[in-house]
Amino acid sequence: MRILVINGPNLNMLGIREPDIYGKRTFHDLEESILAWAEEIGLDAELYQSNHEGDIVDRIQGALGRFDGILINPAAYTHTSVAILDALKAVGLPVCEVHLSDISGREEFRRFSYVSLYAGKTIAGKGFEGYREGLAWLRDRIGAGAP
Ligand code: CA2
Repeated sequence: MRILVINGPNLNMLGIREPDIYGKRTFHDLEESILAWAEEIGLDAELYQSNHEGDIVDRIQGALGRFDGILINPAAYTHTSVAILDALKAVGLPVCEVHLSDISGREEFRRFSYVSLYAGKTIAGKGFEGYREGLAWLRDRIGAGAP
C-alpha cells in the first residue's frame, strides 16, 4: 500500500518558530517519524512538502494510479483552497486530513476547512501523533477495500 504524505506551507519551519503552538521538534523529526510509523504498519510512504498551492495540486493529480491514499496537512491552504479540495475530489483516493494544532480552538478563520469537505477523516490537536493515527486509519480503510 502506497501513501502520499503532503505537508503544506511553512510546516518546514517546525521547531524554528512558534514552539508554543507547534512544538520544539523539527520538520526533519516529523518526516523521520512518519517514515518509521509507516514502515511499522507495512505502508510505503512518500513524503512531499511545498509552500506553493499549484505544486500541491500537481502532486495530488500525479497520485492517481500511483498511490492508494493521501495523508495531508494542507496547513494554511486548509482554510482557503478550493483548488486543493477539487484536486482531492478529482483523484478520488481515500484522504485523511491532519493538523498538529486543534484548529477548532484557535482563531475563527482556522475553524473552517475546505479539505474536510472531502476527507474521510480529520485529526487535529494531537501533534506528531496525529500523523501516526492518520496512517493507521488509511491502512485500515484501504485494507477494507473502501473507495
Ligand atoms: O495545526 C496545523 O497543523 C496547521 O495546519 C498548521 C498551519 C496553520 O495555518 C493551520 O491553521 C493549522 C501552519 C503551519 C505553519 O507552521 C509553522 C511552524 C513553525 C513556525 C511557523 C509556522
